[in-house]
Amino acid sequence: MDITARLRVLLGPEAVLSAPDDVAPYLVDHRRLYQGKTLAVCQPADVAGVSRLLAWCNEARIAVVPQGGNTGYCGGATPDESGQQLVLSLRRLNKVRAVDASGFSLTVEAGCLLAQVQAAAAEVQRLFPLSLGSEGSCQIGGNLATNAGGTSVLRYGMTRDLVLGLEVVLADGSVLSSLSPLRKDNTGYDLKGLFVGSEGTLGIITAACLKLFPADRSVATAWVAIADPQDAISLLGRLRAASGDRCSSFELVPQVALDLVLQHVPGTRSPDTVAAPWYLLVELTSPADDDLETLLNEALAAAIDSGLALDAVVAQNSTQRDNLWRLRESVPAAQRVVGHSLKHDISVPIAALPQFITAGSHLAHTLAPEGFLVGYGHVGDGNLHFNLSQRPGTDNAAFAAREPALKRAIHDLVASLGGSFSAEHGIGQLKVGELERYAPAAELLLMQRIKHSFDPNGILNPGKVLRAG
Ligand code: FAD
Ligand code: 2HG
Ligand code: ZN
Repeated sequence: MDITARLRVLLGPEAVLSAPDDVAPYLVDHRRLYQGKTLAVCQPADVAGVSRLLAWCNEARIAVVPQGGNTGYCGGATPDESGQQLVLSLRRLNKVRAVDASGFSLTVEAGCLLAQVQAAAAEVQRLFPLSLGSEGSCQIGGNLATNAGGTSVLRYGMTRDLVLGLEVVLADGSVLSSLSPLRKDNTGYDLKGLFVGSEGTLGIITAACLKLFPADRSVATAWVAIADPQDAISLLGRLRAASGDRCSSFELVPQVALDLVLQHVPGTRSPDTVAAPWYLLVELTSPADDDLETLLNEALAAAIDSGLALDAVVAQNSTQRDNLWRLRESVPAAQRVVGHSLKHDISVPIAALPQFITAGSHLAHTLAPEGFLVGYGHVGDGNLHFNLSQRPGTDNAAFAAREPALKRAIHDLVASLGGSFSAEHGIGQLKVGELERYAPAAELLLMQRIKHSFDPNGILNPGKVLRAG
C-alpha cells in the first residue's frame, strides 16, 4: 500500500489531501518566502487521529510539519522541498470544549481561529486579550506554538502568559493531557511551558485551557502626534502612572507608514491631528465603569502643554475607534502592496529604543539605499517591526541582495543593546542561523538536548528553530 493509501486507512479518506490543487495552499508561507512540497496534507478530526498519525510517522520515520492558519512570518509551517514530509493541518480540531465564566477560563481545540476564541469569551462577558492583525485567520494552536505577541502584551503579556493547561500529542503518538485550569501547581518542571513557542518541534498542541479576564466596560482610544520616539517613552511612563496602569496598547506608527495605509488600503481616512513625523495609537481599558475618556483627554492635554505631544484626537465612538485601529493594523497589508519588504522583528529595553531607531535608521539608509524605512510596532513592549520597503523605480534584485548585510548590522546593533532579533514572530526556518549566532552556546546545547529527548527520531518539524540532524 502506498503512503497516501495507508494514511487514508489511518485517518479516513476525507482527512487526506494529495491532489496538487488541494495541497497547493499549504505549501507556501504567508510572506511567499518558501515554496515546499509534500507527500500529503493530513487533517485529522480529533486528538485520537493526531495520535494515530504521529505514532505511525514515528515508526516510519516520516517528518510531520504542523500547520495552523499559515499566517506565520518565519516559514515554520511550510514543508521542505524534498516532497517527503507530511503537512498536518489542525483546522478540523476547532471545537470550544468548555467555557467556565466563574473560573475565568476556557478550553479550546488548537484549530479554533483566534477570533473564535475571543468571541467565545465575549459571549460570557469575559475577555481573551490576545489580539493580532491576523486574528481572523490564525489559529490558537499557532499562537501557542509561536508564543504570539500582538497589541495587548503591555497589559496582559505574551500568549505564554495566558496559558493554564495544554493537551499535546508527543512524537510517539502518546497524549500529554494537562488541561487543568489550576492557577497554582508547582509539581515539578513546567513541561507545558516548553511547548509554548516551540513551533511544532517538540509536540503537536491539540487543545489548551486559557485564562480569561473580566470584559472591558470602559475604553478610550487616542491617536497622538509626536515629534520624537523619546517622547513616546516619556508619555508611556506618564500614562501608565496616571491611569493606574490601565494602558493596554501603545503602538508607534511613523508618518511614512500612515501614508502607505492611506494610499493603499481602501476606506481608510487620515486622523484629525496635525501632521507629525510619528504617531501613537494609545488605548486605555478597564473592566469597571471608569471615565477613561476624561482621564485620557486630561493626560494628553497635559502632554501637549509640556511639549511631549504635538496634538491628539480621542475617539468619540466605536466607529472612530475602529478607524484608528484600522490605520495601525493595516500597515503590514499596505507594505505588502508596495512589494517585498526586508523585515526585522526586534526588541530592545524600552529606554534603548531611541538609540536603536537613530543608529538603525542610519544603517538602513547606508546599507539599503533602494529601500525606505517603515519602522512601527509595539513600542510599549520595546518591540519594533523595523521593516524596509522598496523605493519605486529601483531594482528588485538589488534591493533583495541588501538583505544579508543589513540583517547582520541591525541584529548586531540589537545584540549590542541587549535586545532580541526575534521579539514575537519566532524562528521557523528563516532565523535558524540567527539563533545559532546570537544564542549563548550553553542555551543552544540545552535546546538541542531538549529537542532530542522529546523527538529522538527527529520527525517533528525538522529544520525549524534548530538545524535538522
Ligand atoms: P502557522 O503559521 O500555521 O504556524 C506557525 C508555527 O506554529 C509553525 O512552526 C507551525 O508548525 C506551528 N504550529 C501551528 N499550529 C501548531 C500546533 N497546533 N501544534 C504545534 N505546532 C503548531 N504575530 C505576532 O506575534 N504579533 C502580531 O501582532 C502579529 N500580527 C500579524 C499580522 C498579520 C497581518 C499577519 C499576516 C501575521 C501576524 N503575526 C503576528 C504573525 C502570525 O499571525 C502569528 O505568528 C500567529 O501566531 C501564527 O498562527 P498560525 O495559526 O497562522 O500558525
Ligand atoms: C504587526 O505588528 C505584525 O502588525 C506584523 O506583527 C509585522 O508585518 C510585519 O512586519
Ligand atoms: Zn507585531
